[in-house]
Amino acid sequence: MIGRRDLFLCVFFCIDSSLQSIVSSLSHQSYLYAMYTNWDDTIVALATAHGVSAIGVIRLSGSRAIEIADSLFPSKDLLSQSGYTLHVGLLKEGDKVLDEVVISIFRGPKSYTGEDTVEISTHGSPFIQEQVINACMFKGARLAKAGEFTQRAFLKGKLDLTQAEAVADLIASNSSASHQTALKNIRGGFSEVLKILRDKLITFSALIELELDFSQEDVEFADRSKFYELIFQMDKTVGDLIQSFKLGNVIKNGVNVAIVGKPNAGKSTLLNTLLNENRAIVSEIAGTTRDTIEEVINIDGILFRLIDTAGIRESKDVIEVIGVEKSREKMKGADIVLYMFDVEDESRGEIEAALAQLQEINPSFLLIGNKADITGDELAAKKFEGIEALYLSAKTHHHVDALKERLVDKVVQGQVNTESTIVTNARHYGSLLQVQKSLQDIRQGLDAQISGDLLALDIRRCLHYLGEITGEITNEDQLDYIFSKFCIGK
Ligand SMILES: Nc1nc2c(ncn2[C@@H]2O[C@H](COP(=O)(O)OP(=O)(O)OP(=O)(O)O)[C@@H](O)[C@H]2O)c(=O)[nH]1
Ligand SMILES: [Mg+2]
Repeated sequence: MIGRRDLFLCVFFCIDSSLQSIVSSLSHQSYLYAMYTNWDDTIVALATAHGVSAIGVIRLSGSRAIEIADSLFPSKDLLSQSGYTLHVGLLKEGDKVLDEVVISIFRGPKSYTGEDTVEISTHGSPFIQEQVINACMFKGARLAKAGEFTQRAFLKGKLDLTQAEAVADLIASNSSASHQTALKNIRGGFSEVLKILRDKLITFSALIELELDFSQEDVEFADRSKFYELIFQMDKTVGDLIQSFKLGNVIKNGVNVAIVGKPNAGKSTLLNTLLNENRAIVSEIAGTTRDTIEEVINIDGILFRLIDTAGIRESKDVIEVIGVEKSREKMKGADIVLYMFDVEDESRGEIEAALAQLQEINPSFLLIGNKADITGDELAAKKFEGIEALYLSAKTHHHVDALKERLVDKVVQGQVNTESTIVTNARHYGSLLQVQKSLQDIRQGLDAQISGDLLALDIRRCLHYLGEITGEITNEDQLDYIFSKFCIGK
């Protein structure tokens, strides 16, 4: 038997060592850095886009970056210059002048990669840039792989993995919403939340593992009711993040909007009106559109991929039949279906039948009563009383702004503000689903009062998947894959 005081002291020391062993077993970023980077390995790449431009920036990173730049820049001793300084002069390879350049020096660790970094701003000729890169390589630099600068920043601990991935998203962002989300993630918005929860779970994990050391004493260091609370809180947060993925995906990749309806309803006219150009052929002949037409528009910072489809009807024309089949497919796969009908031509019965079908095929739809310029809004609304539709005129643009608002509302439903945390990455989504599953297992284990060693296993699994998101847990293949999706020079 051990006394209470001894037990207390033991616990005090053991908590600390348990915590350390858990943290070190879960984190191997520095080990990866050592394995990945050879300290003498200096990388070079063009950081700006290929092609003719006003200027181009060539980036060097690694322990020899400044030395290599210095060997090509005879007018000044760059080795003795401090970080965050700019130097103008001729870049020369032997006697041959390559270009007149501006050199920026960043000394590690206060640089993007955490290593010594030099950026050479040259004139924007692909020929000059190639020559400068070759000269750097001749002096000992190696061509960087895609994403290698950011990979180094990650391995040096300047960014966590979600932040690094957000860099790629930021470069690829093409709407203000995706731009805002990527920027927020670079600042650590999404991983911050998870890190706090992960830390709390690590503490519990340490306490539970400690109980195993004192299994003969029948003591409980981890307060089970507080643990329940934490698991509940984590489950809620993870659930919200999983939910946000659909929205995040939409922000990143755009919302697919299929415009469907019977021939002549005015679908192509609506597409043209929304695009503000005559993209699709419009005619009074039913069956004008045979194939689907896709165009992208940006409304309030959200990308919508509009898909104009062939009017749906029975037809003997082989090509039209294929077109109609395609329309049905697009209707199924769309994020939003705009079902258009002609308020003058179509009857209430027809629309009710269409509604019933829509509910089955894709319940995310908006009914659009078109050609309200002929009947007037009121008459149209009266004819289809009880059916929720938006009446507009694709031709005269009447109420088209209201449609745009409805589209944005449907996506956002009041929840996209850039302050909320949104998951946009399929890899994070996959890991979050695993976290959710392991949280369920932990909860079931607690309910069933399973032994501490089994509980500890579930907790470790949960910590593993959480760490996978922020990059505390990664394997080399995974890292290579993630960074290979970057462009070279980033
Ligand atoms: N008065 C009026 N006519 C419209 C309106 N929208 C479309 N039209 C006319 O309706 C006819 C059919 O328009 P389209 O846009 O080609 O119709 P669609 O639904 O694409 O037809 P299909 O491609 O055959 O399926 C054309 O003559 C248009 O000018 C509208 O809001 N008001
Ligand atoms: Mg058409």
